[in-house]
Parts: sequence; structure tokens; C-alpha cells
Amino acid sequence: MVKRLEELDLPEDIKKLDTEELELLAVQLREKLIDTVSETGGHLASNLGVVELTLALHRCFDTSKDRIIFDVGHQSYVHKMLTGRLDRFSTLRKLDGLSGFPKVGESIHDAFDTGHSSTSISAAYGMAAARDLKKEKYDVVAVIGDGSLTGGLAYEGLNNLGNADSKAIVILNDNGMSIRPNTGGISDHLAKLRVSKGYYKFKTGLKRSMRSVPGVGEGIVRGASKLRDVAKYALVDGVFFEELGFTYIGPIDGHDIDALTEALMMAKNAEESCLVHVLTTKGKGYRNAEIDPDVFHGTGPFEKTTGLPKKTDPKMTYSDLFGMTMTEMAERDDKIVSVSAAMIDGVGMAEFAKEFPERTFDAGIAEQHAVTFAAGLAAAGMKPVVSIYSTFLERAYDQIVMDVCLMDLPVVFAIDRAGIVGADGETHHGVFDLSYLTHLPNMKVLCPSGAAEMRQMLKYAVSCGGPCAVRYPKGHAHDPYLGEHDFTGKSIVIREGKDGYIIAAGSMVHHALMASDILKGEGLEIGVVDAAIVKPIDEETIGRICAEADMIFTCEDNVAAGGFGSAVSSFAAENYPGVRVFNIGWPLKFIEHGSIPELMHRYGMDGYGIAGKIAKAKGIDFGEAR
Ligand SMILES: Cc1ncc(C[n+]2csc(CCOP(=O)(O)OP(=O)(O)O)c2C)c(N)n1
Repeated sequence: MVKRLEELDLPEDIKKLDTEELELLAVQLREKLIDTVSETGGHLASNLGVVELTLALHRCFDTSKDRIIFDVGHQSYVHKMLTGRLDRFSTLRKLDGLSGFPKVGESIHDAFDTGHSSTSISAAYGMAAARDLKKEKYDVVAVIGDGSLTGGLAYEGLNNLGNADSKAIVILNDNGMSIRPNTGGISDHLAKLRVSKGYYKFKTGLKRSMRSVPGVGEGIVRGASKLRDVAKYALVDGVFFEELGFTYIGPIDGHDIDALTEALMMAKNAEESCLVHVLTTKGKGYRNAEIDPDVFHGTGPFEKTTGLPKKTDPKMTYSDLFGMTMTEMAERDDKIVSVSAAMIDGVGMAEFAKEFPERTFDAGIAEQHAVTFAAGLAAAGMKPVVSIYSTFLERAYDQIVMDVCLMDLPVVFAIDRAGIVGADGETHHGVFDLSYLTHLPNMKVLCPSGAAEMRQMLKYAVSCGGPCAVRYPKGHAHDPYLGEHDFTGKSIVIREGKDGYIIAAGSMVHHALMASDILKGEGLEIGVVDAAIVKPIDEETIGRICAEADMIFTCEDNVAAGGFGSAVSSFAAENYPGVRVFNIGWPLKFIEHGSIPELMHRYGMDGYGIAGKIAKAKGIDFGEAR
């Protein structure tokens, strides 16, 4: 009689269970995944695909000392359930609950904080090298998906590790999918390997059978390695990983616990670094997710039986608006092309891709390549619009500086999910882009406060003739104030104020107006300016405000350090020393996960929080109002 998941002593008991019991455990784990993620939202399909793989990993390794690095880490839910976090699993992605990604601070079983893709192999090699230098003994394993293998960093790691003296194991979790079906040459190579026979077995089988032939000595067996080189070319369509220095083991059925155990033990016992190629089905065991793995890659709460979202939201998001505006612009201008990095649906470009397939370029999870590729397009006369989430664009900083800004190339950056993003937390908040873009020569940075401005800014950006970023948040695009919204490259004074001004960027205009309303009740007249353009700052409008006001409060959905507010502070300090400038933004720490309103409230970034900060600066006791 197999025990309930909750009754097991995990992860130790996994090593005591037989295969049949583990298979029954897999059923329970899937149930728990579906029950929980249907309530909390999260990365369902990827986790359903790695249930058996995670069980096999815990069967073969001891994660209290062996180090397993989950690439991206969105597939670590099963590992979390098996390593002491089952009772808190319902708090997944909630404020102060479990993170949706591995966190060293959450458990000793988590080896490395991940969230951005393609880092696992480099980190694994680093740990293996440290282990050997310190003469310690434990295994290091990187678990990487075929999608994450489209990122250049993964190859830098493979290239280095394959030739190294230190040993680590790379598990390639190949489900043929990134968020959408995977693309590119490596993906085609993997597809060929998927149907091949399994080279490692042949290699060991060959040695064994040669030894059993009377009169054949060890020397001849060793000589077979030459034959092996010939044989591998003959037997395997692709020998990419072997050429990089890995022993290739696979392909292995990723839902067969015994086959996985055998392959992992082979890799564990080998002296050299091995790459274990595991084939899994994204969404395995939940019909809705198997049919639509892209929909269930990252999902909100849903009805378990139908798979339909619990809340349907007809309101237009910034991503929708971006896609719509791009389609309209592209109809009129055939030089406009779209570049994205494995996130076509996320950034709202699915319809555009259908309408203009030949003008849609998906770089894979390869933000650096996407930006330099766009620079090439621009250098040769096209008008590329690169749409990438703020957090992932961090990876392409050098390409923005050297390949775009240096030559003043007309590349538009549509920066989605800028600002705080909510449940995905630390690794996904887009709170650094204003800091990493506003100091770059030639770059313009625009922050729409709402829908109308967003559309105007995109049109302005594609026609301005140089690098231009439009950064907008996750969520609905509504207009926080009525006005012309006729974006002319200037800031817009929405409300005059005799007691000071808030100059707010983008989504913060809405909160600034709320703060101004709240403070009106306290007898203060605080004006509000929609900054609209934050690089270069509109010196004329901001200069006029600085000349009039004694206090200015800048507001941005970005860390306060080095962003829009810093630029206003420097400008005021140099030209209007009489005005005091306060910068309101996120503190210089990694912000935890939670819903956007919860985080805005916790950090005093919503209307009440901003009003409280202004009241404090004015010496008004405002404590009770919050
Ligand atoms: C640098 C970076 N860009 C984009 C993403 C967004 N992202 C998260 S998971 C994912 C697909 C990963 O595919 P794969 O590694 O094959 O894992 P699977 O979900 O198929 O298991 C993408 C594009 C990311 N996490 N990091």
C-alpha cells in the first residue's frame, strides 16, 4: 500500500521506494501541481513534464549536498514539493509565500537562484571547479531545457565545461518546446537525435562484446575508441555534444523512471562530464496542457476540468496595444520589422506574426543576438522594433551600447513588463531599465502614462531616426487623465500646484494623480507632470517647474537609483539650487514576489504611499491616513 505524498519522509524516502511506488507518487505529484497552480497560477506545463525526471534525480542524488541547478528554474516546483516545502506549496508565488523559482535562501536543496535562462551550465562548471579546488566530493548537475539551449550563454558553458578537468552532468530536458515550439538549427539537430538509437549503449556494448571475444586484450578494447569515433558518425546523426567533449547518453524516455535512473547512474559513475538527453512531453498527464503546452507554460488561475481561465479579462493590455499598433504601422510602412526573443505571445506579437510572417523574426532565447541582429537590420535600411521584457533586455546591455547607440542606429526597443511585475518576483521585475538606458548617448527613452500616449510614442519612436526605447508596464493600458495626449517629445503639465509638483514617469502618473487628490484633502495643492520623455529630460518644462516650486517629487516604477529622478536631481542641482528634489522609486534591493498592488502598498509606491512621503517632506502628520 503506497503512502500518501504527505505521509512520506521526503526526499529520503524516494530512495526507498520501488519503481511502481514512484510511479504512483508521480500521479499524486501531478494532482498536487494541477490543484495548486489552478489556484495560484504559475508554470504548469514545464513542471508536469519533469515529474519522473525530478523523482529520478532524487533517487540518484542527494540534494542536501549534491548541487542541482535548474535552468530558468520555472520547472522546480516538483523539486520544491520533494524537499520540505510540500506543506507550504499552496503559498506558491504569493506575497511572503514560496517563490516560483529556486531560491538558495528558501532551502539548502536549492543550489542556485535562477529565473533568466541558459545560466545553469556555466554555474555548474563554476561549482564543479570550486569543488575540485577544495578537494570536496559531490555531484553537480545542470538541468536545461531545449529552449534554454538556444541562448548563447549555454554554449559558452558547454564549450568550456566539455574541455575541463572538472566533471559536471548536463541533463538536456528536450520537449521540443520553448514557450512555443522551439526553432533553429540546434532544435533540428535535437530532433534528429530524438529518433536515433542511443549511442552510449552502443559504446559500452561494443567494449563488453569485444572483451568477451577470446584473445582480444585491453589494448584492442582501448583501440576501439578510434572505431568509436567512426562509429559515432555512422550511428548518430549529430555528434555535437561529443565533439564539445561530453559523453552523450540518450535519448532517454523522460517518463520512464527506470530508464532515467539507469542513465543518471551511468552519468554519475562516469569519470568525464556527460550530457544526458532526456525526452519529455510538456504538460504530461493533464490533457489540456498536453494539447496547449504554450497556454499552460505560464498560466493564471484556471478551471481544472475545462482548462479555461478563472477570470476572463476583456480589457486591453499594453502588450495587446503594442501588437495592434505595430500591425497598423507595418501596413503603412514596409520597412518596419519585428524582432523578439522567444516571447512572441508574451509581447503581444502573435497577430502581427500571422499577418507579416516574413517580417517577424524570433531570435530564440537570445536577447543579445536579437539586439545585434536588429542593429544589422537597421544598418541595412530597415526599421526594426525589438520587443523584449525589461528584465531580459538586461542581458543585451553591451549590444545596446556598442551595436546600436554607438552608430546611432534607428532601432526601437519596445520594453514590455517594465516596472514591478508581481508573482514572478525578483528575477522578473523590470526595475532597472531606466537606470541602464538613461545614461546612454543617442538613446531616447519614452514612458507612456496610458493607451493614447503609448500609440503616439510608438509612432514617434519609429520615425525619430535613432535608438529609442518605449517602456511600458504589465497590465491594462488605460488613460489616467483626459487630454490631448499629443506626444511631441515634451513633458505634459496635467495639474498646476502651488505647494509642489510630482513629476511622474509612465504608469506612476496614475498613482501621482491619486496622491495629489489625497493631499488635497490635507489642504495641499500638489501639481502633477506626466514626464513622458525621460531621456533626454524636457529641460524647458521641468526647468519651469523647478523655478516655481520649492519641492519636487519624482516618481518612477524603477529603482530610484540612477533613473529618471536622478537625472532631474542633477539637472535641478546644477540649474535651480533652490528647489528640493525627492526621488520616489523602488529601493535598491531585489523586490520579492507578490501581487503588484500588494508590493506597491508595501513599499509606499501607490497613491497613499506617495502622498505619505510628500506629507512627511512637508512636515504633515499623515500616519493615520494609510
Ligand atoms: C533570458 C530569458 N529570456 C526569456 C525568458 C522567458 N522564458 C522562460 S521559460 C522560457 C522557455 C524555456 O524553454 P525550455 O528551456 O525548453 O523549458 P520548458 O519550459 O520547455 O521546459 C522562456 C522563453 C527567460 N526566463 N530568460
